[in-house]
Amino acid sequence: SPDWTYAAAPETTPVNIAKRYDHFIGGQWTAPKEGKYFATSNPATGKKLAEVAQGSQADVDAAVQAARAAYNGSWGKMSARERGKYIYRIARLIQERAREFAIIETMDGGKPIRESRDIDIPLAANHFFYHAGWADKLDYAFPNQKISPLGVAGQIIPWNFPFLMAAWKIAPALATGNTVVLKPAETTPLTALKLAELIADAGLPDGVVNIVTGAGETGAAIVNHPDVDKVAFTGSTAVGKQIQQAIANTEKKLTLELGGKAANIILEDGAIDQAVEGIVNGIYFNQGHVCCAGSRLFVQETVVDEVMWKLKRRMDSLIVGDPLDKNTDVGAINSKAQLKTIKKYIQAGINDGGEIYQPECQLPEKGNWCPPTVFTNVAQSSLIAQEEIFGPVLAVQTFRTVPEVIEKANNTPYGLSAGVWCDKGSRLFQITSNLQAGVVWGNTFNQFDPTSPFGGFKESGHGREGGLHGLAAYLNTSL
Ligand code: TXE
Repeated sequence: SPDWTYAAAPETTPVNIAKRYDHFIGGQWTAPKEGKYFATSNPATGKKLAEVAQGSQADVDAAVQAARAAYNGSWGKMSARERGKYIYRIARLIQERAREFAIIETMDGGKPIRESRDIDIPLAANHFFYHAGWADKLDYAFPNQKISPLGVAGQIIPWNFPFLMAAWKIAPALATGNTVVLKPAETTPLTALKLAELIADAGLPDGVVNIVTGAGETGAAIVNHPDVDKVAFTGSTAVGKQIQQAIANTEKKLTLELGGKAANIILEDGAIDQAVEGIVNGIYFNQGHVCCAGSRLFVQETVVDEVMWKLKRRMDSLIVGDPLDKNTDVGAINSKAQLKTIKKYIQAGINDGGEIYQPECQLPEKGNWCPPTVFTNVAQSSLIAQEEIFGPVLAVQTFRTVPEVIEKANNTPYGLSAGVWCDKGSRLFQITSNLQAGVVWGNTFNQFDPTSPFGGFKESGHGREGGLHGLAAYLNTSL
């Protein structure tokens, strides 16, 4: 829920986006050594927003060197209490500039302003507040452990929650005394670059946080850099596996937060109206560009007609369109490439015999759009029941018994999240404890909190972000 409210619609706030952004290295805006830039554009309009530096090996070298110098220098020598003060300062500055960040996040990524304003930016601020509090408590809380940081953390993040993922990566690294080289995704670099501005305003010593922009090659240069001690990656399972192989023969520590294909399970005694809200939030939040999206819906046979009727009526009421309009529920698809992927899956769903429903919506002419989509009659073997789509596409299956749904829900290589809707507590716990998923929500969905460790089983990755487990991922000890 939002931590504060706005007196006026945020879309009226003027924002400052420069025409061109360099890398942020050693506290300085640094032109790319090879002089190359690429464009980032607004997926709702196709309009170019800015040019951003394309990171080469030489740029990554400079960033890692700056991070190492800060680690060996003032940051490494600073007391944990001092460190905590800087992290608080970042959190406060995010709150002060929340509107601007929300608008830029929405313009660069396509998500509805309602979400970036009420969810992404406040959660990012909370993440810094939470970790600021830990900085000087770790030694006290774990007096018998040697609490020491890892060194330089290389962090690579995706485009679905650009600012929040930057916060998830940077805050625990700083709280534990590491320094950072972070690369945002190529379609959504702007809020990470604005965060660099804010970090400079917060007065952090030069080189503690370095932001290098670019695509996969820039990410690979960070992963392979010999002076990086830890790699933290959120993205596709395919790239996660490549990274795992790339560092297999090194001493680097690794956390991977990868894809998902979450089951959202509704039992006949579940509160159907609430569950329908949870289904909608589970799959249409952020256009379904969510690793923990509830993309597989399992409904007990006895209530499937009621659930589907209510779900379709609720889908009819969703407003798809201009992400900067504060009434919009479903915004733009992040990139042309992602839209193509989603369309490919929708076609596969039809080919596999699924029954498709899409409410009629007036989609804008320009930009990347996909209406909320649901498939019924989905076979377990269908691609749309098996693979992560990362779009607003829900695959519905039915079940009769609890053992059957547990078996079906677990029948996926992924294991990130799941949801269960059920009135009876004992049954709820019986099901949740049998689901192979790192996060399971009971009678709710897509709830996030910095105190809760988040991460997956199986091909959804390993390591946790948030809570104590998230801190341990940046320390030379397990807490
Ligand atoms: O991901 P990539 P893409 C899933 C989702 C989506 C699919 C493809 O299913 O449809 O992945 O998305 C950087 N070494 N998720 O292609 O390529 C890249 O620049 C190091 C789920 O955008 O994994 C970006 O910063 N880094 C996911 C980041 O990795 C590399 C979120 C993610 O991009 C690299 C995103 C390399 N070799 C996509 N190649 C989730 N778990 O939330 C790319 N990158």
